Amino acid sequence: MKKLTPYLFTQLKYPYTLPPLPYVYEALEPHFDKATMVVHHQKHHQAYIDNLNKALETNSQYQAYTIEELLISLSTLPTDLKAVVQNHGGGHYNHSLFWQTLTTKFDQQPTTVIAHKIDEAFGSFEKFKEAFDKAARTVFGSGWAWLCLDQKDKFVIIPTPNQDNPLSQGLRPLLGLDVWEHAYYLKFQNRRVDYIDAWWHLINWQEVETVYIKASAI
Ligand code: MN3
Repeated sequence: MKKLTPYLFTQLKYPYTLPPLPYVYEALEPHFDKATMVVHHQKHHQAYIDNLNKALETNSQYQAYTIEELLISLSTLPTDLKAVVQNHGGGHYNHSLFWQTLTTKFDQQPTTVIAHKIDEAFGSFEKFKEAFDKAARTVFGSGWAWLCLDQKDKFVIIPTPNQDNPLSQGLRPLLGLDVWEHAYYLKFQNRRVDYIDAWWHLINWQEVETVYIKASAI
């Protein structure tokens, strides 16, 4: 397996801080509600950051690693730190990418570059959407659905449990959907499918292309 090198959050290092959202909390209404956005960003995301920082306080030799380096090297970390990086380091990275790939300009279409890669891998946008929806719907309990770049630079869809990040399995995440109940319960209660439908209106395909260009350059 090709060892990945950092390409995205190269500026994120200990001590980690909560990145501000690129829009106001109510900007994604009516698809994502303000109350969920506030608690999701200020409480959930912040908690992952706090727990990651706490573990790195006592593992100072890893403080110089970026969040990507920690996740890429997950299997080589000391056991106690490994569990924290997997859950809370993953939580920090995953949410950072999640916020960044949402837009207040609703109902964007994939850019030409991304549409081409989607067609190459899945046949059509409709088939891609169907496969992604299925991955997101069928995560059991808490987790994520991802569009990633695989080792052969092809697009793939994978689910991950909890806050596991695709970097730790040699895949480069381009777009992720948080399907933890904390992401949707206030507005949608148990209706994960309705939340997934809402998310499709919010995807920032221009940003996905930016991430893809960085990911494909390593
Ligand atoms: Mn979340």
